[in-house]
Order: sequence, then structure tokens, then C-alpha cells
Amino acid sequence: MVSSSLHPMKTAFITGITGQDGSYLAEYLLKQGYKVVGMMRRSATPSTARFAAIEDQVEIGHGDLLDQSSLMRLLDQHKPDEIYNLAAQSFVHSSFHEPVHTGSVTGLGVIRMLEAMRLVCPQARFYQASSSEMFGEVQETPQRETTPFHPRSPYGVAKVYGHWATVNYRESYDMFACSGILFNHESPRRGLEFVTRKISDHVAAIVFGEKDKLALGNLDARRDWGFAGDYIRAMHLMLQQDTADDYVISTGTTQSVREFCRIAFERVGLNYEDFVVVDPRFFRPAEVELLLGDASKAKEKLGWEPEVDFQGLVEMMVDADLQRRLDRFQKPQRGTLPAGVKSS
Ligand code: NAP
Ligand code: G4F
Repeated sequence: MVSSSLHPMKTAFITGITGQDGSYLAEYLLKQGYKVVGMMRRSATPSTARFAAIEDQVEIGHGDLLDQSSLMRLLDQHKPDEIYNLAAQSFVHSSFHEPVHTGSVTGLGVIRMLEAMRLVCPQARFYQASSSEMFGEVQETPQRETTPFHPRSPYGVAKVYGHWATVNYRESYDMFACSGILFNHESPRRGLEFVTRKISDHVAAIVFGEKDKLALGNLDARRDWGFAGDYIRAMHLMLQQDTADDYVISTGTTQSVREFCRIAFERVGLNYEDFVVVDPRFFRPAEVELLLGDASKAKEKLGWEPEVDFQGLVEMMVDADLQRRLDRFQKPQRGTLPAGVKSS
């Protein structure tokens, strides 16, 4: 493992290393000279695909947010300087079908992690992956750190619990515990069930003749979408400050699902209206119609700025899904490939 002078071999412990954010954060911290320990739960088919490129540089510890003893054992073994709690049942739609499981992992899991840290390594610094879903039925626009919460799903409710647990441990035990209230952030590594990746993957599947239609739910929902690679820098910055605090991380722009479709299909010279159909199966019992964040505090205090804009994000995701197919020697059947997407 290579150490750099930036951070003389600090140890970072990441839960959720197999997920989108965990993989980007692990790469970033390795570049900063950290020793990275990632927590994975036991699985019959371990999902290391997202961090395959750095797998040999990351130490894996097996544990589960549902199992208090595994968290205490891993913290005791690795004595981390920084803990990034990114693990969660993170899909809002599923949280309506698995509300109790979501509460146990995404809500109670946070206090299990905080309690493990309090008992084993209370001097460590803690980052909690809070979410703009906590604003739900928004009480003001744009949403900032002081905006009251009104969650609209079991996932949102669980995240509110995790957020307040983090604040509570900071206030009760003087622990360095930060909550990052992150708005939606996406990338080519986003899970296929989330709407952005579902769209980019379907655009590529349509170009390569695998699919003819894209069935979606609420096309008018609006989100403040940014790039995951930008947002993980903010997580790290929060833990480098003199005092622990909570920060909204967002782009300050909002677009609809429809607009995402329009740009994604335009990227390959197609019209989304010829392919997108509305399917009630993808509607939710309660919807979050609009999210728009105000990240002024993070910009001022952390010096954080996003680098990828909405159009750049959509094009990056579509290009990556096209490229994946070209790399498997598939042949396009319709539309036009963007200039940068080529057979290798
Ligand atoms: P993701 O891709 O869904 O990754 C979730 C991670 O949690 C996976 O590594 C998963 O492991 C792990 N996990 C699930 N249940 C677990 C358990 N019981 N014990 C241990 N690990 C478990 O999520 P993401 O997009 O990277 O998001 C990271 C965090 O930020 C999540 O907490 C999410 O709720 C929050 N967040 C995300 C966004 C966003 O837009 N991406 C915005 C705000 C907040 P497996 O691979 O084993 O399933
Ligand atoms: O991509 P989504 O599933 O993300 P959602 O619900 O906003 O949650 C994501 O962002 C949160 C931050 O605000 C995170 F905390 C959370 O972990 C997750 O990463 O849905 C976005 C919007 C919703 O309004 C949904 O109703 O897209 C709408 N939508 C329309 N059709 C669809 C679909 N969503 C999905 N997943 N699939 C559809 O077919």
C-alpha cells in the first residue's frame, strides 16, 4: 500500500464499499494516501464489481449493519481515524415493500455504528450519509440545513432517525459526528433500479436492439441531480474541519425525469417520446415531487464546488452504457453513437 505525505496513513473505514458512493470514496481516499478498510456483508455472490480496479488496495472486513458485534469487532481490529457510514437499504421504492428491514438497516443501523464507535474508538470522526429524501414534502424551496423534515417514505423516515442519531451523539458525547444531507447523485456506477441509470441503460439497450420501450413512472418528478464523484469529495472535506457540523450538498438546479429522458435520447439522435411509456407499477404510494438544494454553507465553509453539470452527467451515463455494449462486441441497430464512444 502506498503512503503519501498528504495524510500519513490515516485509516478510513467505509460501510457500503460495494455501492456507488463507497467505490468512488475508496478510490479518492486511496489517492489521498489513506489506508482504506471496506465493510462488506456476506453474500453467496460477492459484489465487488464497482471497486474491482482497486480491490487489491482495499482491506475488506466482513460485517453487517444489522449485527452490532460485527461492527464492534471491525472497529476494534482496525481502529479507524475516519468512519464513513454509507451502507443502507437505499432504494426508496423498495422501502415501501420492506419497511421494517429498511428501518433496521437505514435507521437503527446508524445508531449501531455510532454506539460501536462510542465504545471502541470515540476519537474517530464519523460521517453519516443523510439524504434530501428527509425533506420529502418540502416545507421551503430551496432546501437548506434548517429546512424542517417531512419524509414521504419508510426510507425517508429511517434517514431522519439516522440524521438525528448523529446529531444526538455529537451533542451527548462530544463525538465528531457529521451528517451530509446529500441530494441525488448519479454516475455510470449507479444501480440499474434508480431512474437515471434505468434511463441511460435503456437508451443503450434500444440503440443496440435489445429493447424497444422504456417503462417509467412519474415523469414530472423533479430532482437536484449531481455527479457522485463530486459529492464524495464533500464527505471527506466535512471530516477535515475543526468542528463537526451538518451540510447540504447539491447542485442548486432541478430537472424533471422527462428532461433527463429528453437529453439522454437526444444523445443518440432519438426522440424520447417514441420510446417512453408510463407504467403505474413505477408510481409510489407517496411521491417526493420536487427537490432543490441550497449548498451555500458547504461552498462557504468547505470550499466545495461541483464540477459536472446536468447535461454532462446525462451524457456521461449514456456514453458509459453504450461503451459497455461496444466492449462486449455488440453492434448498434439504431440511432447514432456520440463521437467519443468507439469500438476498442
Ligand atoms: P448503494 O449503491 O445502494 O449502496 C448501498 C450499500 O449499502 C451497498 O454497499 C450495500 O451492500 C450496503 N448495505 C446494504 N445493506 C447493508 C447491511 N445490512 N449491512 C451492511 N451493508 C449494507 O447506495 P449509494 O448510492 O452508494 O448511497 C450511499 C449512501 O448514501 C446510502 O446510505 C444512501 O442511502 C445515501 N444517499 C445516497 C444518495 C444518492 O443519490 N446516491 C443521496 C443521499 C443519500 P450490498 O452490495 O451487499 O447490497
Ligand atoms: O432514482 P430514484 O429511484 O431516486 P430517489 O427516490 O430520488 O432516491 C434516491 O435519491 C435520494 C436522495 O434524494 C437518496 F437518498 C436515495 O437513496 C436514492 O439514491 O427516483 C427519482 C424519481 C422519483 O420521483 C421516482 O418516482 O424518479 C421517479 N421515477 C419515475 N419513474 C422513477 C421511475 N424512479 C425509479 N426508480 N424508476 C422508475 O421507473
